[in-house]
Amino acid sequence: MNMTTKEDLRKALKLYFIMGSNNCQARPQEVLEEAIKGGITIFQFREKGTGALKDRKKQELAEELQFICQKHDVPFIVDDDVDLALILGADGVHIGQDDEPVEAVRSKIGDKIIGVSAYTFEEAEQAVRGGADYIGAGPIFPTQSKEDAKKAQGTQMIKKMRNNGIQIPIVGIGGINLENAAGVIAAGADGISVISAIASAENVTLAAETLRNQIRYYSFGIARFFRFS
Ligand code: TZP
Ligand code: MG
Repeated sequence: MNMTTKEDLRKALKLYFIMGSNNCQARPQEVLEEAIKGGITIFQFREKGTGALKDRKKQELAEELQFICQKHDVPFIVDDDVDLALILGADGVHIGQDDEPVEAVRSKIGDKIIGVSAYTFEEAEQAVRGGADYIGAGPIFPTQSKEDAKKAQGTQMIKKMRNNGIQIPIVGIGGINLENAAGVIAAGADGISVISAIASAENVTLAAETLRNQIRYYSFGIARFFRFS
């Protein structure tokens, strides 16, 4: 993966696909290949919830998915498990509010990517102060994919973060699909992160491709709007 500047990361966060073995019907390896064909720009391995693999089995799947990402130059991020990210030499980790503080994670993984989930502006601000590289803001819309998800707050949570000065990349998360993705970008997000909109799609490649086009179209429109108004 070639991620030399902060702008490279911002671009890589446009279509963020998250998946673990219990998020898909087909083999996760196949689903990831299909999603990459459709144009996902970054991937997170999130092995959580009912029936999630553990220990050796979890690591083996992670290794296979990382290999696929490397083959296609797609950054590979590990959810929660900093030790696994270190063992694999992953491109980064994504942590939540209940995990170790960002500073502690930073001291372990050096200059790799750290993403932090935030529900409020205050949480986002604290993550920025701790040295986070990007914020995952959500849930934006109701989600079936996270067992302990908080109440969805809509796209206004992204606007609030931006209006209060959060400048690092933000990706929206939670219930994002083709119908509502544009609103997430319009609210100030750099990209969207999805599980089910891609992992549960009948045609994974087409789902990823359509989302990617949607984001490209709206990001372009917004860039023009700010340049000319
Ligand atoms: N964090 C907040 S919502 C969520 C996570 C991991 C799940 C997103 O999944 P989906 O299927 O895109 O709603
Ligand atoms: Mg977590």
